[in-house]
Amino acid sequence: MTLRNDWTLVEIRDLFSIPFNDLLLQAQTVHRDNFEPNKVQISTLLSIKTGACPEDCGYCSQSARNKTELEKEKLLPLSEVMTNAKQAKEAGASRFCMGAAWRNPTDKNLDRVIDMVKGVRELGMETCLTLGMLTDAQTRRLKEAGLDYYNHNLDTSPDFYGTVVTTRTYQDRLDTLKNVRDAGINVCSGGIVGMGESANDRAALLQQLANLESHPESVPINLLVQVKGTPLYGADKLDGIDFIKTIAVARILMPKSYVRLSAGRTEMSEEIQAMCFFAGANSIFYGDKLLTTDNPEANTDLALLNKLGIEIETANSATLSPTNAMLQTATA
Ligand code: SAM
Ligand code: DTB
Ligand code: SF4
Repeated sequence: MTLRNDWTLVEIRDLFSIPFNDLLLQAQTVHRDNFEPNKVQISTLLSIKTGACPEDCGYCSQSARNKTELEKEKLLPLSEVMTNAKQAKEAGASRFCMGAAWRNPTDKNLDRVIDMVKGVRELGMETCLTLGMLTDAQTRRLKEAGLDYYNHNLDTSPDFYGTVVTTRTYQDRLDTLKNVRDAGINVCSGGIVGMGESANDRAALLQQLANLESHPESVPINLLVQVKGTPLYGADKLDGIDFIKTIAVARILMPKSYVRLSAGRTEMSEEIQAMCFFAGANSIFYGDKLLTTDNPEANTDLALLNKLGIEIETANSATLSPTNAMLQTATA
């Protein structure tokens, strides 16, 4: 299968328009051609620096401009990060993602984060960071430290972007992604749907991701978690079928990427999540918290994966059955 990065918006809109059953069959076929169909990768998130962010992202609980009920926290000490990473490993997560509410890290803060990356790697887990914008020199330092993935989302379409964020440009985001890619770090990049964007905007976001020089290794599709006090609180909810279709189209456009069913799962029924897995999602965030908002309880997720006969992919590409993961969590 050849990977394309020349998708036109019309082609992508056409995929969204085909009958649902045909779209899902196509997505599931692409999925089976490239991945084991009954396996998901799981990552656990930790907010290592919380709130007081200078950026004005309209969806975010952590922007200093949004009046949310959030407890701010300075950069966590290494010991606290390690305690959390060990717990995540015992619960069955193969990747540990650390997020900071920064526009960009200072070099001094990066020194401390690098110690965290090294510590988590020593546990045998994959590492992922999301710290905001990065310079070329910073990505090279992170690569040397052994960082596996960097998450930086495009968030939405270029047209809709300016109504959600004004303090950094779409080009700033593309520049950071290029620095991450050039340093040889795996790219994790996706977006948020359910922010009041149009169907055209969802197609245009996927077009941007699919037409990057190389597809991101991981593509998180977040459903907006509506946080009280943010400008996007009260936005029109996205129809569940449109959400599933977004996952299916992402799978078709980026056949070899992990498509992550990301934020917003607490609002989704088991049936919608099951349809997302059928549409080609093969990764989730695992553990009862995302960065600052709720995620389903680990045991609720394990029970769902068990019902669906889906196994968990571990760091060395072995598998863990949800029942064994449940036993591990119970004894941890
Ligand atoms: N400050 C860094 C940045 O923005 O690049 C890293 C952390 S930021 C919280 C990571 C990503 O989480 C954002 O780019 C956004 O796509 C997603 N996100 C934040 N708040 C969200 C929400 N309420 N619902 C869904 N996704 C959200
Ligand atoms: C991503 O695309 N989703 C995650 C991760 N990358 C860092 C973050 C979701 C954040 C949801 C809102 C919160 O918990 O603050
Ligand atoms: Fe800051 Fe990231 Fe939230 Fe934007 S998404 S306000 S940059 S923490």
